[in-house]
Amino acid sequence: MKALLERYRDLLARDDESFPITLGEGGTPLIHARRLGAEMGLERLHLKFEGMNPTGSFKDRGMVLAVNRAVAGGARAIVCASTGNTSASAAAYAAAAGLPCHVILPAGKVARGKLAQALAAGARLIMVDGNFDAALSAVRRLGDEGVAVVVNSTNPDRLVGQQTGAFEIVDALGKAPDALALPVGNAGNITAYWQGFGRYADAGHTPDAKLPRMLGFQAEGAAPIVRGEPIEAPETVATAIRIGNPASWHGAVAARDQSGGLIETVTDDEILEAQRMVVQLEGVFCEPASAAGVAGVRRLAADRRIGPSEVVVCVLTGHGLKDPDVVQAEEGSLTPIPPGFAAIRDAMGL
Ligand code: AN7
Repeated sequence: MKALLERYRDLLARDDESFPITLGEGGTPLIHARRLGAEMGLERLHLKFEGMNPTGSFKDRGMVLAVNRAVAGGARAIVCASTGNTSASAAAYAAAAGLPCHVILPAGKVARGKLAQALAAGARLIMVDGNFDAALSAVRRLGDEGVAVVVNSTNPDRLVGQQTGAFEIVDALGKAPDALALPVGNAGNITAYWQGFGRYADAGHTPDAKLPRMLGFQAEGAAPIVRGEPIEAPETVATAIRIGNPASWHGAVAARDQSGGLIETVTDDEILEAQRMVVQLEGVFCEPASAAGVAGVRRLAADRRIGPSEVVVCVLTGHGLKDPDVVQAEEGSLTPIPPGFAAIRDAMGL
């Protein structure tokens, strides 16, 4: 398959711009969730599994464009603040580009797999005793002072690249879904998807030019947009979206209001239950933050705020392998037994 940026070049590229750096991002599966849908009373529920990207999250769609342009512009280094996935993606694309990469992370709040990815790819890690919002504000200043190119979603190339998620969904369904659900952290993705659906329709690529309702979900302890004010000390098990003052706040509100959608909260328990349901009913292992959108759709379907035959897509933003620590073993299931046939046969309980 053609590389993502080449595939949608007419909507993304400037003139004869070339994109030498690619890791095979995009082209992720749109999975018809039959069993999960049946459980929720939705016949046409789909999962866009962004965990299948090269570094295991949707961030690669925008990072590939941001890093290609950073290289073309003569950058000497890139930098980002991150709850984990942006840093994993930046580290990988910087490695492929031969650029130094600095990542500023909230100490103790980044999932183990993500930290390993950034370390393995040779990024310089700077751990701060503070949250993502503090790290991002320092990073913005580093960008303003020309120290390094910022590859957070404050970089417009990131959001342009992320629009490709919307393009692929329309291509796969032959139209836009009735509703698109996703987690909201720094609010770049909901902004990019909404812009992407709009641009694809404007360009004549969406047969009936219909646009979806945008359904965003924040974790209850990190829900600045829902509360209408920044949260000083955001907390949630879904560390990816542990963000109190989103950079794309206005974009998210515009997506919500222009689409006739909503942004609501889900609890940590609802998030973890949705994560379990997705993997145990569909075999798709996403990280906790990704399940926030599913948890939200589950509630809306139960409340009949989504109809049973509506086409609904939940964007599963990141892979479950990034955050293995949230998966709890059942009592006793990891306790060894003798290796003989009889004991094993007995333990199966069949
Ligand atoms: C799995 O990596 O902000 O609302 O620094 O990793 O576009 O921020 C990650 C965010 C959802 C929220 N799901 O998306 C970072 C970072 C996953 C994520 C979000 C993130 P935005």
